[in-house]
Amino acid sequence: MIELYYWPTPNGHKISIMLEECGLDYEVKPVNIGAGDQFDPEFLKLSPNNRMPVIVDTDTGISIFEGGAILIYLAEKTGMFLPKEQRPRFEVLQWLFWQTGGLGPMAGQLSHFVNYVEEAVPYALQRYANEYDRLLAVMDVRLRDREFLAGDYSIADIASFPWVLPYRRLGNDLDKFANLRRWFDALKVRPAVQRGVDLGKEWRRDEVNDEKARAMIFGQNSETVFAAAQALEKQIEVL
Ligand SMILES: N[C@@H](CCC(=O)N[C@@H](CS)C(=O)NCC(=O)O)C(=O)O
Repeated sequence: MIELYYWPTPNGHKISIMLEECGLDYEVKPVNIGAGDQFDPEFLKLSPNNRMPVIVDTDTGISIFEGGAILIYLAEKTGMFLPKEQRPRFEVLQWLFWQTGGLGPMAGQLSHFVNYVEEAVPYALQRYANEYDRLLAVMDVRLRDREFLAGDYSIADIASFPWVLPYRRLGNDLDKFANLRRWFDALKVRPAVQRGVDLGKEWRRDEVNDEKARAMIFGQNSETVFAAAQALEKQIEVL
């Protein structure tokens, strides 16, 4: 059984889609990031970066944070969506790392400047909108002569889809990306993708997006990390 520490965001969706695609049994442990659950000392033991998603595999006792590492783990556990042979395996891994190091962080920053800043910051908005647009074009060119990013449908596609999904909200229209559009349309009708994206969508109602929540999420720095580490140490001393 997989325990999934999760909130319905693009980074969470990577893993909910993968679990649905693999047909693995899983139990969801909601981490309401608007309410500050990511700072809970119990959660920090699993996720030192205080971010979800995280999984715990109760069959092996292994816990993993970082979406890319979780996807590789689940692919190896099930033998699905990541080839074993070296050449095709690295085709997939390079696109997976491209997503975790590029598309995800750039789209995440764009989302911040589109959805959360109080006063518009035109330079930052333009910078991340350009970068998101550029990365979508990289996918489009890659998909010119193939169905998926790397060989068969793989964890590279699963990781990338959730950050293409909010394209409209992020100010793009995919109009100039015919190949990407084809890929996107093919993935979005997969039943497992739909179930993964729908997982917990009703909880978004409970999400806190007031000034206090924004200060907590976007005011994080070294002090918040040290304070959380201290709270965890105290809890361990008490035990
Ligand atoms: N690189 C991480 C990113 C995870 C991440 O940024 N998660 C966000 C939600 S999308 C989070 O937990 N945010 C909590 C916070 O910022 O305090 C991954 O791919 O797993």
